[in-house]
Amino acid sequence: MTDNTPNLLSDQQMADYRQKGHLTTNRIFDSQTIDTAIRESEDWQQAFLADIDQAEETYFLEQEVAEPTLRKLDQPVYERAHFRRMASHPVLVGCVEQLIGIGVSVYFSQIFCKAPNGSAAKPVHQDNFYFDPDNKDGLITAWVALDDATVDNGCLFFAEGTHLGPVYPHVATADQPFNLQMPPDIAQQYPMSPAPVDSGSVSFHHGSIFHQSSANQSPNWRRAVAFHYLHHQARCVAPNLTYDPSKIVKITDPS
Ligand SMILES: O=C(O)CCC(=O)C(=O)O
Repeated sequence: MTDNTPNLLSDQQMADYRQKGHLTTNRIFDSQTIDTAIRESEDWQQAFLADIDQAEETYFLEQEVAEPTLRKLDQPVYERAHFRRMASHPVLVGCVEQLIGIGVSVYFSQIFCKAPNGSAAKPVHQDNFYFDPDNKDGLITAWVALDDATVDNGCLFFAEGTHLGPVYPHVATADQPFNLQMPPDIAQQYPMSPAPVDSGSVSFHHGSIFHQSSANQSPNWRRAVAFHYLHHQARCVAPNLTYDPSKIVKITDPS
């Protein structure tokens, strides 16, 4: 995208994002792209599970379902060409650049795999606490639904408007030190609204918005891939988990 590229998001969509802190678009990815993404993530999960070591189990394994399944896979954009192509999709990137400015990288990416029948909720958190960008408006997550995400199977919920406030220190339980979360006394002050997303469509969210996902109570998978884009002028100063800077993937140049 350049300064002369026509806008993809309407003035109303831009105003909604500024006011609420998140925005769901219509379908951006066709079903072939989504099917390939699901197949690739399934193959990757199988290979990963076959070779998982004990140190990785606590971080990667879903604790709430009987079958050993992975709750997530890290760095699909760095590791797999198909996800790199998805993160470079011109419409997706055009929307990202309209929202945070031209010239972006994927700072981190992850595939969330919520297995059927009980896989865990993700507690309330702010992505900006995890990544700590020096410009709080310079980080946006594009969350691409691989399956339809519904209230029953564990869609995202947002506390609209919280992106305009501070980033709070998060806490974690001893058994899940990686699951950083908002202290409950703060989280409970803000009502959460569900944001169902159809497969192939995208939820964009500001790095500071409070959000969570519910447990998967359905008999079906709820998979999604999240691309965490960083504007080229922003730096993640002191992230609260470890992210390998050599795995940042530049998507577009500033122009
Ligand atoms: O997909 C999920 O369950 C959580 C996603 C999330 O928190 C994020 O993309 O920032």
